[in-house]
Amino acid sequence: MTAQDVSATARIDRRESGSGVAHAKMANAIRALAMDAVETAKSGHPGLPMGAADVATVLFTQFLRFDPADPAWPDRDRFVLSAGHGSMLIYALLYLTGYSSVTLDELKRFRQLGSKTPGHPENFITPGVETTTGPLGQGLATAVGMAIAERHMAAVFGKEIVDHKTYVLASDGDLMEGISQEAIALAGHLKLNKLIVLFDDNGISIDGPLSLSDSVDQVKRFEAAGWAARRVDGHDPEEIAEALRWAHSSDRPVLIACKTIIGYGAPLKAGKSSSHGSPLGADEIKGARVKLLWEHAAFEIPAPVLATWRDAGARGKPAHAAWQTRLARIDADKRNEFMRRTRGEIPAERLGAAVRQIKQKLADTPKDIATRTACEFALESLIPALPEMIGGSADLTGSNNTRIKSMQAITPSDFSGRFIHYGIREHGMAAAMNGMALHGGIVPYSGTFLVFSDYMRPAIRLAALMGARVIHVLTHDSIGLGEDGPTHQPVEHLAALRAIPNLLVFRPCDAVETAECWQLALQAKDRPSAMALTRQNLPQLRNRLDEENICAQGAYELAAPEGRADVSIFATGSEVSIAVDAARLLAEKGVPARVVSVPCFELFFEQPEALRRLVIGNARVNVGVEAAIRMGWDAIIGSDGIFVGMESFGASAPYKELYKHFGITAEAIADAALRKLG
Ligand SMILES: Cc1ncc(C[n+]2csc(CCOP(=O)(O)OP(=O)(O)O)c2C)c(N)n1
Repeated sequence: MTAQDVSATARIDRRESGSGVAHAKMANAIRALAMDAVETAKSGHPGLPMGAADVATVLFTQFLRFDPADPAWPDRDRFVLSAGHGSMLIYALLYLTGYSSVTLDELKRFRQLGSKTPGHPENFITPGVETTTGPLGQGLATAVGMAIAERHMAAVFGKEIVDHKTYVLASDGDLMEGISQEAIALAGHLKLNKLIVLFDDNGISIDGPLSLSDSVDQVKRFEAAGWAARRVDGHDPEEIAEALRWAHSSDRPVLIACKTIIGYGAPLKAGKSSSHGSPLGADEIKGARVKLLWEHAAFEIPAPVLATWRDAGARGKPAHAAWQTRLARIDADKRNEFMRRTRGEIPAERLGAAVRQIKQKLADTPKDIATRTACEFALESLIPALPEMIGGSADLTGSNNTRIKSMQAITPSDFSGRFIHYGIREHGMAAAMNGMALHGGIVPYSGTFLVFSDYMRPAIRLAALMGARVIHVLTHDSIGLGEDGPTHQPVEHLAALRAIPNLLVFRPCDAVETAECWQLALQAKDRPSAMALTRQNLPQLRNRLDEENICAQGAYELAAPEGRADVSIFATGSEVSIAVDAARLLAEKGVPARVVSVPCFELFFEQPEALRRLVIGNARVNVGVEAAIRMGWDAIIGSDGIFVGMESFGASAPYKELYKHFGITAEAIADAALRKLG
């Protein structure tokens, strides 16, 4: 520590909290727990928790409104540790403030299998953790969605029951990631003034000082995006508190750049990247204990310090109780609706009735339309039935068909709308949607082209990991988009999305399947969905009203010959009607063929084996048809099955020519099957 740091320590030491424990002791409790847990685990990141301990102490003891007894209290302030590698910061805070999920034993089991203290914070493991973080930038962008959700829910249900803030602790890495630009631009545009980002401005990353790779003035950058921003000494509790008070009166989102020293207190490693991501070592920890005037054994928090922390944890109780009283006083229907939405419960009857209405209309008047248009048709019934659905598009609204006429847009001055113009920010959109879903009360759905799912992939992956119900409407789903050419034609994207565990990938073949897939996506409370939809028109293949949701089994026989089939043709989306034509051609040549539509691989693979066997059947030849790569298809057609699809990038031309050019035609399917039959 420099002389300056020592004097800072002395300065902090003098400040006493209400219970008589100096701020420095409170912050040092975090530092000590972080050092000790990382040392015990023999891995982890002590630098950030030690550097940001003062900022976190001020926030958690004076500002953050929370109740450890009810981590799911809907009107709690949200705290997102965007720099997830500093997980010991949040685990120490959860323990110190009295969350039952994180005990001292759990801190001793940091990073061990089955502990509540995994390497990076996981919202599905540790109550009190709002979102999984680790991939830098995601937490910040997710928090933007939480802040949008707060404003929307407040606009719908009133400030008396929805009125909280969203705080983020972000590191240099968070702010260097590209997604942060999308996130801060969106937040600045929407004037999300209850979003407060505390930037751990320590100037250090893994490779060394930030000067190796970055020279952005973050305060100016945030200001340019419409934020209020200022710098503080991140080790001065009064400056931090003063900045937070200032933030509370802002009409714009707020950045507080807190100048900190990474690994604060470590005698040799403070201020250096060597404290970032590995145990400090016994000698360094010993030295830090001396420097920090913290002469307690490992994991030992002196009773007065712990008691003061627990008091800080209890601060929110009266606010929580007052909120409950206010909730009890509002109109019963409004309260029930608020609680229903907060629990994420979509009434099966309401959803079922809306989907039935769509299917009835389609049975009465079949529609040969693109599945993107069918999506809009479905939304016409779903949007009025389910007020929790909030749509959006990354500047492709007219192409994605995600906005029905009655939907108002969310604007900086009116958050009651149900459509978000995300701008050309696919990654920020997907992360914000995760935040809205995690916040509760909202089921967000997006719109962009399937090919740009690559731009959203890290956030989609996190949604799947966290089990967040977000629905991505991904149109222009193959070479069928035509003239825009190979940059816009997805080829590997279906396979790439299907590779993500816990993600449902739907590719409906007509308007009826589109409605059924929407129902399944909305019912999937604990997983995200991707819906691949066409630009081009498709014939409606199911013209009779099925009461049941046939797509629920993932794959089903759509057309069958009388008696045994020699050929089974499996297809998805726009290729199902081509498969039906191929079966007809085969029939004309005396070869009985059946067609199986496969709107969702994942749901099909979850079916009981007997059903899967029945659907796959035992024809002599299996053919898979999808205007995409073969990867993943062998699980359905077998490694000896024929696959008709894409083996290269697409090309620019009218789509019918492209299907011929790439050999995805009824004739090609029939010929291939006949050749194989011999
Ligand atoms: C998207 C992404 N890329 C890379 C990493 C690996 N990583 C973890 S922390 C870090 C940078 C550390 O610098 P900073 O964000 O300033 O954190 P500090 O050193 O202050 O703890 C990197 C590159 C990551 N977690 N996420």
